[in-house]
Amino acid sequence: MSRAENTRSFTRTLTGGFRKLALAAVLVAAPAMAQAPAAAPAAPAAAASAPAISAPGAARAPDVVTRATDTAAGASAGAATAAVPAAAVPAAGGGYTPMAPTAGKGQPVDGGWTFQDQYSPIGEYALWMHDAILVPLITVISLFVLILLLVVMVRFRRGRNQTPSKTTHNAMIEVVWTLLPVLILVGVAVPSIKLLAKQYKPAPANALTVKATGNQWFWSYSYPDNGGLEIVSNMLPDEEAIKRGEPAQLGVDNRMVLPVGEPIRLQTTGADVIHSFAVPSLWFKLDAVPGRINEKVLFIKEPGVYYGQCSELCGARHGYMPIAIEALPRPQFDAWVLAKGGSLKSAKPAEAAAAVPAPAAAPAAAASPAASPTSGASPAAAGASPAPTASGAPAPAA
Ligand SMILES: [Cu+2]
Repeated sequence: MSRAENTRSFTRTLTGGFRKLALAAVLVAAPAMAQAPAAAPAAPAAAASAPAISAPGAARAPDVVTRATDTAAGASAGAATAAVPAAAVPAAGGGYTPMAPTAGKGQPVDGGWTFQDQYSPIGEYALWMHDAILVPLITVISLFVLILLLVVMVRFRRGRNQTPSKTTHNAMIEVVWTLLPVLILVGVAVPSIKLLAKQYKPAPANALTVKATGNQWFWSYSYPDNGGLEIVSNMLPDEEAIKRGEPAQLGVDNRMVLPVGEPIRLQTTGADVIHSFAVPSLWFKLDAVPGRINEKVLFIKEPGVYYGQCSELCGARHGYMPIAIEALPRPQFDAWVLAKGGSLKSAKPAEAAAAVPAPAAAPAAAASPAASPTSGASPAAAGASPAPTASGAPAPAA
C-alpha cells in the first residue's frame, strides 16, 4: 500500500466511525433537548411601546369582558356571556387575593446560568438527568479528547517524528473506540427514553382539564370542568408589576390558577398563529397550534407562583405575553373557581350542563342521565375532542 492509500483508508475508517457516532448521539440527545428551558425574560427595551396592555385595578372587570368578546377566533357568544359573572364576582369583593410570588422560585434569577429549580416530578427527574449524567459525561469526554489532542500535538510533531509510522489498523483500538461510545450512548438512552415516556404519559381520566389558548398577544384560559370559566391574561405594565411585587414583564393581571398535588390535563391551542405555552420551573412546554389541541400532564408539587413565556415567535409582541400560574391547595382552588363565577366539577350533572352554554355539551349530558356526577358532564365539557365547546375550540377561520 502506498502512503496515499494508507491515508485514504485511515480517513475512511475515521469518518465512518464518526458518522455512526453522530447519528447515535442525535438519537439519544433529541428527547432531552426537546425540553430545553425557555430563555430569560425578553429585554426590557420595547416595554414602553406596549399600547394594548389592559388597565390594572378598577378597570379590570370590564376589560376582561371586552377582551373575551374581542378574541377573534376564540370564544363563542355563549362563552363570552359566561365570562361576565366570572369577572364581575371578584370585582364585587370575592374571597381571592393573588398570592405574592417568592423571589427565586418559579422565576429567573439574576446571573442564573442553569435550569430553574423544578417543582414537578418530571422536572426533578429531568434536572437530575442533566446534572448527574449529561454534564459530568460531557465534561469527562471533552477533557479526554482535549488531552488526546495535546498528546498527539506534542509527541508526534514533525520535529520529533521525522519518519512517521505506517500503521493503518489496530484491531484492539478499533474495537474499543466503537464499543465504548456505544455503551456510553446506551447508558444515556435509558434515562433519556424514560424521561420521554414520562412526558408522553396521558392524564388519568378524572384529571382536571384546563385549556390555554394563545392569542396575539395574550393568553386566555378556560376551565371546561368548572362551568366553562374563562380567564383572559394580559401582561402588567412594568410599574404596575413592580408595585405588586411581581417580576417586570412576567406579572399578569389574571393568573392561571391551578390545584397542587394532582395531575392536570393541560391543553393548548392557538387562536391565530402558533404560540407555545412554556413554564421552565414546571418542565412544561407545549406548542399552541391553531386548529388542533395538544395536551400534556402538568403536576405541581407545591403552592407558589410560577412564571413562563410564550416560546414560539408569534409576532410583534411575542415577548410580551407572559404566563403566570398560581398553584393553590384544592380547597383554595375551589374557592377561587367559585369566586370567579365557575362551578365545581363534582356539581350535579344537570347543573354543570346548565352552566356550560355550549350546544354540544347539553345534549351529551342529557343523553347519559345515568352517568355518575364525575363522569357525566366532564367528558363532553372537557374539550378533549375538537368539537366546539364552551371554551371555544379553535375556529378554522384563522
Ligand atoms: Cu405567542
